Amino acid sequence: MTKKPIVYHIPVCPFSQRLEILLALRGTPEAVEFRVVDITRPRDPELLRKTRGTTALPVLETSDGRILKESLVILRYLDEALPGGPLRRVDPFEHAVESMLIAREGAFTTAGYLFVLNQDRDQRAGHRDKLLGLYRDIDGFLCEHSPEGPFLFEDFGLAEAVFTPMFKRFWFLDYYEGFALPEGPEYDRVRRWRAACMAHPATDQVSEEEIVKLYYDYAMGAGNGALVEGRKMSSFAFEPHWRDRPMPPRDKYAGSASDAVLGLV
Ligand SMILES: N[C@@H](CCC(=O)N[C@@H](CS)C(=O)NCC(=O)O)C(=O)O
Repeated sequence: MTKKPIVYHIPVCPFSQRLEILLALRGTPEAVEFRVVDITRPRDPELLRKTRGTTALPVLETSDGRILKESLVILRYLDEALPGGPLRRVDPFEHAVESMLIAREGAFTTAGYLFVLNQDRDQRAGHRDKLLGLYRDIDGFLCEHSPEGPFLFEDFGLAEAVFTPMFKRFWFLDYYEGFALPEGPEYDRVRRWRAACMAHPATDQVSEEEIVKLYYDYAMGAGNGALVEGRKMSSFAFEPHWRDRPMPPRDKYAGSASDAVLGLV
C-alpha cells in the first residue's frame, strides 16, 4: 500500500476543517493522515524545515515528501487526487461561478477575525458594518446565481466546504460581540445558505461550545495561541479539555478573565 498524504494541522483550525469536510463528504476520512501540531508550543524544527520556516497550517506532505501549503490549494488538490467524484463543479462555467464565490472568502474571514480580535469598544460598529457589507455582497451573489438554493448548486459543494468552517468560527462573534444577521431581505438568501451549510452532517467536526471556549484568547486580542497578558495558559491548550471548562465571561471589553476563571488551571 502506498503511504498516505500527511496533513499537519491545528485541531479546531477552520482552514483544516475544510479538508475534513471534503473527506467526510467523500466518505474517506482515512485517506489522509492528520498529524496534530500544538499551537501553544514551539514548532518542531523538522516541520519548520519542510515548510521553509513558515508556520501557518494546514500543510500537506504528499506520499513522496513534497509539500503543499494553503488550505484552498490543498482542498482543490485533494479533491482531484482522491478517488471518487469531485466536489468541484465539472462544468467550466459552473466551476467559475463557485470560484467567484470562493474568491470572497479572504475578505470575509479577515473581517470576522479582526472583529473578534478588536479591543476598542468605539471600533465595534465599524467592524460590524464591514462584516454585514460582506454578508450583503454574498447575499446578492447567491440571489443572482442561485435564487432558490439553499446551496449554490444542487448540493453542498466546494464553496460550501470553504465557507462553512468560517460560519462556525463566527459563533465567537455571536457570543463575544452579540452579533446576529439583521432581519430583512438583504440577508435572507445568505441566512438560508449559512443555515444549510452549518446544518450539513459533513460539517459537525466542531461545536459552538468548543469554539467559544477555545477562542476566548482571540476575544482578548491574542490570536494563534499567543498568551494574553497576565495568563500562563492559552485557551487553545489541550488540557484541561474544553468540555471540563466553564463557559467564559461574555463581556470581552470588561477585562481578561484569569486562568482559574477559565478553568485552565
Ligand atoms: N491562508 C492560510 C491560513 C492558515 C492559518 O492561518 N492557519 C492558522 C491556524 S487556524 C495557523 O496556522 N496559525 C499559526 C501560525 O500561523 O503560526 C490557509 O488557508 O491555509
